[in-house]
Amino acid sequence: MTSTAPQRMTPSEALVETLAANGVTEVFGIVGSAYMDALDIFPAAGIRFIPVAHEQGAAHMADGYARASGRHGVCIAQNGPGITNFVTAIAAAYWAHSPVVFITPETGSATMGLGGFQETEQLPIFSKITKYQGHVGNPKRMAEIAARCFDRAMLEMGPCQLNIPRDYFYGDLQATISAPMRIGRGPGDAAALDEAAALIEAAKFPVILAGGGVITSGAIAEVARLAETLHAPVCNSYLHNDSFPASHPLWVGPLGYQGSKAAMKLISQADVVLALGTRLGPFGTLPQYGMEYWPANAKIIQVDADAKVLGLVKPISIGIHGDARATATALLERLKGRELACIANKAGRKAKIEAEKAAWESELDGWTHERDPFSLEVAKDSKYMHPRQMLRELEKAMPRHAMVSTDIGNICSVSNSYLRFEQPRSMFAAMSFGNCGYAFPVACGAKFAAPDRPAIAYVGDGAWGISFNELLTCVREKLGVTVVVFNNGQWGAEKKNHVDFYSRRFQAVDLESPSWAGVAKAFGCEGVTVDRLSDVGPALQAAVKAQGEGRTTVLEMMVTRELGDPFRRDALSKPVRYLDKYKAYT
Ligand SMILES: Cc1ncc(C[n+]2csc(CCOP(=O)(O)OP(=O)(O)O)c2C)c(N)n1
Ligand SMILES: [Mg+2]
Repeated sequence: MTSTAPQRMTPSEALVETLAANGVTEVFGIVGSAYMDALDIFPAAGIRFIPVAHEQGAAHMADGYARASGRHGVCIAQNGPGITNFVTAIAAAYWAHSPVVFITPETGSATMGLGGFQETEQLPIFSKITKYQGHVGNPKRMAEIAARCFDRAMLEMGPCQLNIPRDYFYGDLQATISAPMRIGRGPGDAAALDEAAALIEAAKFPVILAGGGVITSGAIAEVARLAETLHAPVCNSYLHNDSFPASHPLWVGPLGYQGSKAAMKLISQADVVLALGTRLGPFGTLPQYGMEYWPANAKIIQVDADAKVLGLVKPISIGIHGDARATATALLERLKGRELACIANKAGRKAKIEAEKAAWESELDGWTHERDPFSLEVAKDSKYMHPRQMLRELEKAMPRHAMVSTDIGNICSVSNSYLRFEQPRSMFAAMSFGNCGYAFPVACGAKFAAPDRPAIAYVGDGAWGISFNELLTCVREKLGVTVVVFNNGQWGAEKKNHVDFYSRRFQAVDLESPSWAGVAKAFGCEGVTVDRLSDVGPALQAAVKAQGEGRTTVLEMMVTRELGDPFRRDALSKPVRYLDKYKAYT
């Protein structure tokens, strides 16, 4: 597409034409007077407005849509409260590196500052959770600033805000609609690539760490070729289990919380790590299972499209500012024909990889329940399923091309060991922002983007209370997704801290809920209570089938109250009390 010649139009027309020029076909939101003049012409531009139950849901859906499709996710809302409802979801999209454009009509320019209706300054609120904030300070600049938001969202992979005083939708202007600008990043500095190739050439135990950048740059085939050239194991970075196909013999699983012990044991032996498209975030490399696995003495080659994250969290030997795919290709070129040190011990490493993978699988098979005293106690007389066994059954029944979103909670975290994928854009975890209530609306957005793929959300019963309102959207839009609600009757992840640090002084962690299957039915969805392991797989398969008929199912998994390892052991310490009245609280 080329930019258009200047034409007479209104700012609303300039905005909608810019959306269309960027290939936008869906916009999520709740209707509002502030932007009705633009909304009115959405249908004529081929844009479907998808009404949701809560603006947080709209922004999460835009995030899920973007993560599933690789295109922009777009949302819009009423000035003031509609916009502040976006905040949590935009923060989550920021840490998920999701190219979301959120359009924020603001109170009218003629009255701003007078304390009128639905007035708040909308730029400061989002200043730390956006890659770019475009403010239309003059209606004649609508097309220019809207286009910049779309360009920057892709350039910097993150949310961009388009803030528009509501009176600036009206007017008369000459506008050019710009062609989308997509800037290639290339493989990075040639000297750095030379150095990296030399390190890899001499490596005896190279390990590849595939991050989110491998997914967004479409680099899986190149990573596979690199891995095969080196016979190197490939770890997924934390919560990016879809960055390398699980069926590949060199796949060893995810690092990080509740990740794969095989991955951790193998990377701990590395002398060179090629970290592709990952910021090496602080939570992705924390010790797990009592194991300090990050190879402190290895040479780390870190490749990322964002130069600012190179060497930020972990010391590195070489930083390459590049696109994961282009860099992988450039490294393959450089390694061609070289005598690689790691070929000499290829057979030994292959055997190690196979042994570690087999050991981890058999450990998982035998790890039917948690074995700490609290878990043993609460599970003893329970007639419900052990979470780990239930997760293993879900894994076995999971359709091959499924997209799975995961929430924040103890069981969702444990699920990390049981989520394996064959293709990218399949796993949408609540990333570093870690908000409960993420998974379900994100799965809805992913399903809107990829209607032919099964969309499944894993959600704890506490987090479900935050997010189930979007069942309304599923019914109204005939959207078929599957929600797996883990009903353990508690805010489990936080209760675990009471167990480990607060002598079981439980407070506000036990949940009383209605039948979530019953609630689903009241919404007009399918609702199924599952309390037997043998029913888990068939229930999932039936729910996935119902997706094809536009029906959403809530599978309420009745599980024991046992709890897996905590997330933040690093961030808590035993209570200290000096005042007499609190002395008992230690
Ligand atoms: C919006 C938000 N509120 C609170 C928290 C703190 N928090 C983290 S995990 C958790 C418990 C989750 O409980 P549930 O969804 O039932 O899952 P479970 O841990 O029981 O598996 C809470 C409250 C959070 N991460 N996000
Ligand atoms: Mg729970």
